[in-house]
Amino acid sequence: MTTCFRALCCKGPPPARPEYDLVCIGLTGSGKTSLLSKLCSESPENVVSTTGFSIKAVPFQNAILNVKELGGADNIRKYWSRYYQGSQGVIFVLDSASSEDDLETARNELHSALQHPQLCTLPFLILANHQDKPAARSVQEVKKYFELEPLARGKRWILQPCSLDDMDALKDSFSQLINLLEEKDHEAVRM
Ligand SMILES: Nc1nc2c(ncn2[C@@H]2O[C@H](COP(=O)(O)OP(=O)(O)O)[C@@H](O)[C@H]2O)c(=O)[nH]1
Ligand SMILES: [Mg+2]
Repeated sequence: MTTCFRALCCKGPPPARPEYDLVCIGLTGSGKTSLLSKLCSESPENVVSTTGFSIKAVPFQNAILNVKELGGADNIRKYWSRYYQGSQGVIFVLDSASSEDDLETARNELHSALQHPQLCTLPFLILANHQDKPAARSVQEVKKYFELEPLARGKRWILQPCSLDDMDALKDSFSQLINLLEEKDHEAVRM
């Protein structure tokens, strides 16, 4: 009886989940806010265009990700790097069905981010979004177009095709990202 009572009432709070600070970048319209809102179970109807930046605490079973989304408009992208400090990982969202011009801009932005001193050693999650559209490039096409193999060699990165209505793929890629973040944590403790 006492054991039962203890089990029910004296368990104490569940262990705290680790928190990680991430930066989320990508051109306007790539789907950053929509994807993050869905992960937070917020209604996608309330999504408005991000001017400046917004921060969301995205809960997962084994971690909480504090994601800072930076607005992706032409006149804002040049300030992205001012907001990189303190990031432990990067989420880059791209519209796989966008025009050639936008795809090239996205590629240049991804290359700059991957090479930036404050980001270049961090785990990257690249989301090839809008896969539900007929014009979407496949993940192989995105990998080739963005020259990911040579660019990201030696780095920790995940390339995930996804769309707003494929939350399983999205959640799976975030689990992989959390694994990479945890690995990095353990390395830091060992050093
Ligand atoms: N068809 C489709 N539309 C999407 C997808 N992701 C986002 N959108 C739409 O694209 C528009 C821009 O999304 P938003 O989240 O504001 O992009 P952000 O500027 O990167 O934050 C919205 O109308 C979304 O509903 C997707 O995977 N497929
Ligand atoms: Mg946004």
